[in-house]
Amino acid sequence: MINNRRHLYSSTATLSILLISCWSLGARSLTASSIVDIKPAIDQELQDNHMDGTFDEFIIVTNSILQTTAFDGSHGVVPVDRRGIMEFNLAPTLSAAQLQSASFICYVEGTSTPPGLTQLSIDLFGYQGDGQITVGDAIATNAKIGQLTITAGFPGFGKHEVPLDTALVAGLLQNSNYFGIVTTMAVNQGGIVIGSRERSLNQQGTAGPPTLRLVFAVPEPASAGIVVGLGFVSCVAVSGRRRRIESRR
Ligand SMILES: [Ca+2]
Ligand SMILES: [Ca+2]
Repeated sequence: MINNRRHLYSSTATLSILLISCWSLGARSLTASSIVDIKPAIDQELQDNHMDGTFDEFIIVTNSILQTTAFDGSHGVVPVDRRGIMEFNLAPTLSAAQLQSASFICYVEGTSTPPGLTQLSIDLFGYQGDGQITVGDAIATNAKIGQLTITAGFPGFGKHEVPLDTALVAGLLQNSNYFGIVTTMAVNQGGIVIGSRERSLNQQGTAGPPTLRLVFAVPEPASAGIVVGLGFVSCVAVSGRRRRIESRR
């Protein structure tokens, strides 16, 4: 009888360790992430000639750049506001509620820098797209989701990843088939050129198409849940047997 109790106590200790181990496994599974990278389904530059608030020119659809700039004419150039527009096709299985973070990856391949500036920035605004680019997309600037800031000139060239506002992005993902981004430049603060969807990724990491990166929480794998459940049930069963043994002592 004593030998039996020793055996049962030993079993209980072993299973308790198993239980802790299994819960740890479960905790790791709950925090696992899945990265979804999406290239634009369509993109284009839109230009407001004379900067009168009306975007009246679609720049060539098939060019390989998106330029963002704005000059009011005070520097001896014709007033112009040019913006980059991108719409990313969202898979129907993406769950906005499980979005952990979002970022915008792009490749800077050109800048325009007014005298005295050492940094250049463009603002990124998000909107719910429709798979088509219209003039209304250029003024979809209610939700600022991020900002690309680079060193002016050649040192700022190459790959950049801009963190996006997760809550705003999650809200825009809901009930939408396309996620839109429009880039804007403050007036007389220079210009930034990034590669568009037609730009191929090069091996030097200095050129490529824009990418919307979405990171989602992955549901706990079914197998981990079963293991946790079995561990818990086993411990309860052994504890019950231990209580029955002790009551007969
Ligand atoms: Ca205009
Ligand atoms: Ca659109």
